[in-house]
Amino acid sequence: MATNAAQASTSNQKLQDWVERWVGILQPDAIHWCNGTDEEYAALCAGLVEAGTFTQLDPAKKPNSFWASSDPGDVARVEDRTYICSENEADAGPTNNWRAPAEMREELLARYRGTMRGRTLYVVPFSMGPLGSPIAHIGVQLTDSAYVAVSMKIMTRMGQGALDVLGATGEWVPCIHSVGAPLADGQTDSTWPCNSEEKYIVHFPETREIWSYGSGYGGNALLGKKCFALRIASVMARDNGWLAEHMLILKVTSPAGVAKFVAAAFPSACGKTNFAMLVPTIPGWKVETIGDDIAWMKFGDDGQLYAINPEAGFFGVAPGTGADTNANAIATLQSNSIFTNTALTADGDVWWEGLSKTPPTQATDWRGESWTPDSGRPSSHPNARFTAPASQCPAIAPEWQSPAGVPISAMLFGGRRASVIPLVNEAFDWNHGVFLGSVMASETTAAAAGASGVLRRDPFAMLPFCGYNMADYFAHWLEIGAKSGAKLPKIFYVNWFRKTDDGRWLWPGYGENSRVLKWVCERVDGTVAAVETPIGLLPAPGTLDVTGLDVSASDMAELLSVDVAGWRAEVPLIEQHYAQFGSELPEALASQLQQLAARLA
Ligand code: O2Y
Ligand code: MN
Repeated sequence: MATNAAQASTSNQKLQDWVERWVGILQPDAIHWCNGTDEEYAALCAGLVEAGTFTQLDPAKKPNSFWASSDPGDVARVEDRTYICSENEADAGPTNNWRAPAEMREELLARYRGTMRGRTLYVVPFSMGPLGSPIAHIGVQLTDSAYVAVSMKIMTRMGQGALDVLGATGEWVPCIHSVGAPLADGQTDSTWPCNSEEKYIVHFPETREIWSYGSGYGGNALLGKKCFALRIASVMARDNGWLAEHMLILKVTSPAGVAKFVAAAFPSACGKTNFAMLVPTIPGWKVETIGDDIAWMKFGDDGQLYAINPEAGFFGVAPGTGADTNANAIATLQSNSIFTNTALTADGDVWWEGLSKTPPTQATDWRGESWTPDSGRPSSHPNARFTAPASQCPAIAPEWQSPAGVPISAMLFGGRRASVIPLVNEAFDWNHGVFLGSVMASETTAAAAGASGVLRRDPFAMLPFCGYNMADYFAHWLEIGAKSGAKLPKIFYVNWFRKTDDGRWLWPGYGENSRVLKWVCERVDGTVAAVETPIGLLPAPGTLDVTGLDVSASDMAELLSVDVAGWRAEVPLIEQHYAQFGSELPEALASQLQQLAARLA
């Protein structure tokens, strides 16, 4: 068996045995234990350039950066091929695909046998969270994709450091990944190997294992992200009294220098990355980024929830990201980044719709075809991504790598709603906040598959990411609130997307959302008043800072009023949403809905 010179090493016999057992099944031609060094990264990227997977960008424009275009059939997460294989179907719940674990293991083992022939098996040890942090956890991914190995170097703390934390006896989450494309002797490889027939993204929650097959793209293949940090971690969190959430984390500092940490959950297409890197418009206020996608929160001895961003990089959507919408993201991706399914310009740079007003006169599109602005099709796939180190973000907070995490003072839930939902609404208490999270909904945009403007419930923005029965997940949130001595964050529901009947935006969004963050911080401090309404606590007149804001008084009044008729119409829709959980739905949530209906009557 071929090996390479610079390899990571471990004294963990259980890990060595596990790798050996899988080598027997996967039958790679070579094994490479990733040490996570820059030299290793450079060598793997050079190999990817040689294989045609990567094109190196002009170092004068984007130093140490690469462009890749995927197989057109491997461009996004595949939710219909994502499974939660718990022993009992009821434990996966009505919102997940379920298969019996023994059956799934047999089916996948048949595909895994010999699947790495002709390829190198990369052993990728990684820490989700700062190395050694009590909130972090270790994973080890076996993969036959060098693209995945280098992406994991950006997205996690990958390499020898993770093995050192694991030590001789530590536990890890085992992650198996294959692109499902063995190579026969002399067979020419594809530039984006994957299996066009079959893909499986499989989670075994009881044994905390992840088995992925057939895809080399994003959340399907970088198993630390959605598979571990959300689906498996949500199960670990349920069992051990913490929270693994699809939330960004912000540090908000007032002009007086008082900092607060805020976590926020939004479904896709709600500007989550933009909000995570927001540039505030209110004088004196500072907003910094801790994380843009995932938060792990554990209780400290003082009863507060402390959060880490378990990731080390951003895997952000490129189209629509520009200096006007997210200057911090644009600054972050100037070097040491990977661009997948964007366009490649003739002068060795990348481009996508929304990056700049003037498109390049000629480029290679995400399918590898020649493209001009007159081609009549976008240059980039709507799910084209940049993979960039979080450390390069100009707005990154100094605490972003703090092993102790940051104390969370407030949590925001939100969605894209043209009507009914006000700009900001504070929950009466924790259980009311859990109710608001459980009924979160967003209107689909033209960018998503299917009809536009359709209301989709996405509780806690966790619908595709909860590793167990969502009703039990609601119960877990309620239990967190009942923990003795807990000093819980305040919960708020926000909506940046209100429109008038004739389709005009009522709220400018982007940096102006800092006004809502200011109100949230002041509510946490108890320095501004709120008005009690049937749906929650709304800003008392004059408490939301609108100084210098170009929004009329009547628009502000509409943004901050209660649409009683709209909310009454919402009640049966929530009933319908809750019905799917049957008797598993926590009584406290059914009661919250009844109380809402009564307050609206
Ligand atoms: O399509 C993919 O594989 C990526 S999905 C993704 C990536 C970064 C952050 N969030 C998401 C998401 O789907 O929530
Ligand atoms: Mn996400």
